[in-house]
Amino acid sequence: MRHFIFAALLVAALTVLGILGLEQARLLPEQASLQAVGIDWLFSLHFKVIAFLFALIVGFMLYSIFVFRRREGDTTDGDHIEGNTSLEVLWTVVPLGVVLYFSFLGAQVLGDVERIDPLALEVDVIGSQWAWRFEYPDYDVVSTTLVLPVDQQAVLRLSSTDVIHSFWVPEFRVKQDVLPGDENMIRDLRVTPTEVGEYTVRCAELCGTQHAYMTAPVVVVQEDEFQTWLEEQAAAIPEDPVERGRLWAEQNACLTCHSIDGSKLVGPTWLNVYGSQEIMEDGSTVIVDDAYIYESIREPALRIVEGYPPAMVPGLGENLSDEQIADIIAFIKSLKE
Ligand code: HEC
Ligand SMILES: [Cu+2]
Repeated sequence: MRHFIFAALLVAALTVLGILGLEQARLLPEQASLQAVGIDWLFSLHFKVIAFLFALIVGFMLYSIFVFRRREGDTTDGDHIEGNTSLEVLWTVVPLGVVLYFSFLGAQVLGDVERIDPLALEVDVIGSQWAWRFEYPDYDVVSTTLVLPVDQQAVLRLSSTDVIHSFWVPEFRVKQDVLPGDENMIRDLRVTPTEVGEYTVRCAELCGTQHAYMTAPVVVVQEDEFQTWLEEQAAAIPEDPVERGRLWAEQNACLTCHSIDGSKLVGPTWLNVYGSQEIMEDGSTVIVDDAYIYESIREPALRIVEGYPPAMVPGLGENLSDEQIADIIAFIKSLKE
């Protein structure tokens, strides 16, 4: 009994140390959404259980190693123990109860996290190799920065033009895979930002060579600033076709694969490409003109430039109107030195 009390004290001390250690370690970043509150609460509860289990196992083990070690000259065998039914029942039933209780708590928090606000701000989030685009269908605004008003639920409708990506802003805690395909593959993610500030959305699903750079800024602002931003965006479409083309190229992730400074990325650079002669995979040659660029966007699989993978996915151009493609052509034309 004396041993038991000492070991129990050791376990209690280790538990407290473990909990303090885990809390001090600040494993989670800033908490910046309503959904994060329940998730963090569940997390800290898990920390406590984890600290206790660790202490229970390691505490008893350390106590036994030091207190019951073999004395010098002692060559006798240890006691032969057949088993202990009440102990076995206890260590089966108690963990089972704990796990069931945690699944109940988990379901409750999940219910909170997915709670629907009918007035939620709708944003279509489109992931492409390797950039994000954010469309605000109620306001006709398209942006490469996700701007959200504080203390208002946003419903993010996630879709992909190519492979599976994953939308993740660590400060919001919630994360959701972004799937290619038709409307049935669109996934909703609800976030209610609670802290004005700047964050980063990162892709959390390995999606190709530039996966690590697939980030976009997230800005949470006051409601009135959000309205001002929307108005500015609507007015921000440039008059000049070249500048418009640059904007469409940025918004549609073209510039993650096509450089405008001559460097070779995943695709051919756009610098000096207009009017140049290129060799295709099948050995034929092509003069890069309006029709060829148009075709490269609408039917990317038709002709592949030699030395490059047939990487451009058909979905990328589907979002572009003929007018927008004309602007992109004007932009490519302007890239001469
Ligand atoms: C994931 C990478 C990737 C993205 C994103 C991408 N492209 Fe491409 N693109 C390529 C590759 C690789 C090639 C060369 C292979 C081929 O001809 O299909 C190419 C070829 C082209 C060509 C022909 C270039 C030449 O030198 O002959 C054009 C024009 C083009 N892309 C336009 C676009 C436009 C417009 C966008 C944005 C809507 C875009 N691309 C987005 C990878 C990409
Ligand atoms: Cu990705």
